[in-house]
This record gives sequence, C-alpha cells and structure tokens, in this order.
Amino acid sequence: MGELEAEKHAEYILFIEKKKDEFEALVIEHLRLNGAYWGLTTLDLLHKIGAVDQEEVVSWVMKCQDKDSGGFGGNIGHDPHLLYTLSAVQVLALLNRFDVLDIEKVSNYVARLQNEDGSFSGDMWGEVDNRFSYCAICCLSLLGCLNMINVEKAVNFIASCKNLDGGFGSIPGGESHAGQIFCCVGALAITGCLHHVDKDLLGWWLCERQCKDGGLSGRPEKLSDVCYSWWVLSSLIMIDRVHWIDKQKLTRFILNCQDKENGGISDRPDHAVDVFHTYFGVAGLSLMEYPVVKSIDPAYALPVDVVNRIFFGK
Ligand code: GRG
Ligand code: ZN
Repeated sequence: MGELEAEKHAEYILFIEKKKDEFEALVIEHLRLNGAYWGLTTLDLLHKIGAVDQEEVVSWVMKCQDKDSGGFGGNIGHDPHLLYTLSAVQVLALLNRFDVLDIEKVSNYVARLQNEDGSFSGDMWGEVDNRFSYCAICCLSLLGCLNMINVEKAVNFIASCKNLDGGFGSIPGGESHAGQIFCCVGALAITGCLHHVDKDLLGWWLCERQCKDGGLSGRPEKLSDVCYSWWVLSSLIMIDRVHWIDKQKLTRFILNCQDKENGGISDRPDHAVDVFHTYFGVAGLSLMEYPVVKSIDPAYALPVDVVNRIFFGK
C-alpha cells in the first residue's frame, strides 16, 4: 500500500493543467470549470496551491461568466449552468478573490432557478435534480445570500426526496444513491435542517456501502469506487456516524488506487487515473484525518481554513 504520494499527485494535477490540447483535456473540455475546482482543491489540500498562476486562473474563470444572466459556463463561451456557477464560486473562494465577483448578479442568477415547489433547475432548460438544490444552497451560502431564495421551500423539497431506506434520490421517488445523499445532507447541513435526516437509518445504509475490498460503493450491489470515499464519508461525518466504517481498510483501498510512478488516483486499483478521482481520493483521506493533508469541510467541499476565512474572517 505504501503512503500517499502527495508530491507526485500535485505534479500530476499541475501537468494536466498545462496539456490543454491532449485527449483527456479534450474529453473534459465542457466541464473545465469543474475540473479547475477539483484540481485546485486537491492542490490546496496538499499545500501546493501556490504553484499555480492565480491571476491567470481568476481571469479565465471570469471569462466563463455569461454576462447577461450572471451564471457561469463550463468554459469560455459555454452556456451557464448551476454546476459551473458553484465551481466558479468555489474556485474564487479558494483563491480568496470574491472581490472580482458581482455577488448580487451571481446570486440573482441562482435565485431565479428556484421553482414554485422549492426545487432548483440546473439551467434555463429546466432539468430538476437535488444536485442543483445543493449547488444553489452551497453557492448562496458562500456568497452570504441565502436570503435571496425561499430556504424553507428548498428544504421541504429535499425532505420530500427522502426514501424509506433513509437515503435520498434525485427527485421525489428517485432511488437512493450516495451522490444524491451527499447533495441532500450537505444542503440540509448548510441550512441547519439536519433534523429531517433519520441519522441511524441513513448511517446504516451508508456504512453498508463498504465492500470487502475496503472501498465504498454508491448503491447496493455496485462495485467500490474511490469517488464514494467522498460522497459516503462526507455524509457520514455530517450525521455523526463516521465511526461506523473501517477507516483503515478504506485508507488502504484509496492508497492502492494511486499511480505511484506518475501520480494521480484512479476509481479502482490498476485503472487509469483522472483528476476527478485524484480529488476524491485526497479529499477522502482528508476526511479521515490522514497526516499532512489539510482538513476539508464535508458540507462545503472546501478546505476548512477557507470556510473559516469566509464565515469567521480568520
Ligand atoms: C462540490 C463535491 C461537490 C459537488 C457538487 C455535482 C454535485 C454537486 C454532486 C454530484 C452528486 C452525484 C450524483 C454523484 C455521483 C457521481 C457518480 C459516480 C455517478 C455514477 O453513478 P452510477 O450509478 O455508477 O452510474 P455506479 O458507481 O453506481 O456504478
Ligand atoms: Zn467514481
């Protein structure tokens, strides 16, 4: 298993940022702003954010903003969407650069996507999903603008997506899935409404996701995958049930997914690495208080020191 190859993972992320013309960069081009958030958060958790040209990042992020609506697209000239708007706000939070944002304009974009039943559409085309409720609530909370939406209705919609197994789906009646559970529990944590969660029942469902190989899966009967180290573990922490999984076995599973030669972390042992799973592997280790890695906040998905700076000015 060995240890976390922190230096190599940081080099891998920095290298990816540079090779914009190659295959991996091409296939993730439409979600580059998400990629920037994954990569930069990983670098910060590994104490390496100083290695990027912050001015260059900030000016590129601001070019991804749609000047009419105020929302952000995945890349320059792409259509705005809540998924990318949250990533933009998170990247600017990491870099301590909210000064470049027209906070009211961005918040208005987010608030306009709330529907009558309290749910959120991801963009003007209207798809509804709890991922977007999380994006809206996380984004507005970071910007200090939660008062611009109807929080009570937003919370009631999320609560209406709770299933008999204690989990949450993407819409009412949707199957419980660890990714959706993160979104719902995260949004309820941010709004101080965790009383809607049946903590023992959900904690049981979540800790049952630990497979024989130590890794976590997203649903019953599915294979373990490094990204669920984030979706499952962050949810367990928010409901105070993280001691119900075997941390040592999960740590070993994540460390076994490292490319120890060239850096990066994959979804499963011996698979190809990518930025997404590198982020979730490092973030998962952070949640388990792995040495040297900075602590990450389970609800905001940002380093704890960044969240403290935003909310407590320190
Ligand atoms: C700031 C961390 C953060 C997130 C922003 C976009 C978002 C909010 C949350 C996404 C939550 C989600 C639905 C995650 C699941 C992603 C995933 C690995 C889906 C694959 O699901 P399946 O069912 O694959 O196709 P499995 O693993 O079940 O085989
Ligand atoms: Zn995955």
